[in-house]
Amino acid sequence: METNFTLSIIKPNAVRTGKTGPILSMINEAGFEISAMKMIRLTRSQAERFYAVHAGKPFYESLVDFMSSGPIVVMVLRKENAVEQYRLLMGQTDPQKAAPGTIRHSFGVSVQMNAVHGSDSVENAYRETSFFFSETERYP
Ligand code: IDP
Ligand code: MG
Repeated sequence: METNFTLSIIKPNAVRTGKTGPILSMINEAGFEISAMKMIRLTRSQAERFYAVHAGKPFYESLVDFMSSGPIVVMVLRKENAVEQYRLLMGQTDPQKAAPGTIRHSFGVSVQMNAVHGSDSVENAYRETSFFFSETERYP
């Protein structure tokens, strides 16, 4: 199954260090349409819920602290086969393993501070876009 949308997040470290513009440029140049976007700051409890699938893993508490540490930019991106296409543009979770030309290779500074999030499945694209955007915000 595939879908034409996915959820993207520019993580706090990348926003804080001025990488929002360069990351948006890479997204545009790769042919994604930004169909919804906002800057917000997650509470700790919201970050816990967003990453609930990772609860109990060794990096979970630190990830939740990090993701609630400052503003993030959340977006709905549209493109054919968006989930898979955006995972390719992001690159691997560890920026040191991400291929040149990917967002994480360009702007990730550690496994945790890897600049961006992208939905990993069609099911999660639905769940994650609904978490951040109301129906009227998602379909401008
Ligand atoms: P993904 O973002 O590439 O889908 P996941 O395994 O879903 O990777 O992990 C979610 C996020 O948790 C990662 O993007 C990264 O920020 C963080 N993370 C994952 N594994 C580790 C780790 O081993 N150490 C520190 N942070 C991690
Ligand atoms: Mg993931």
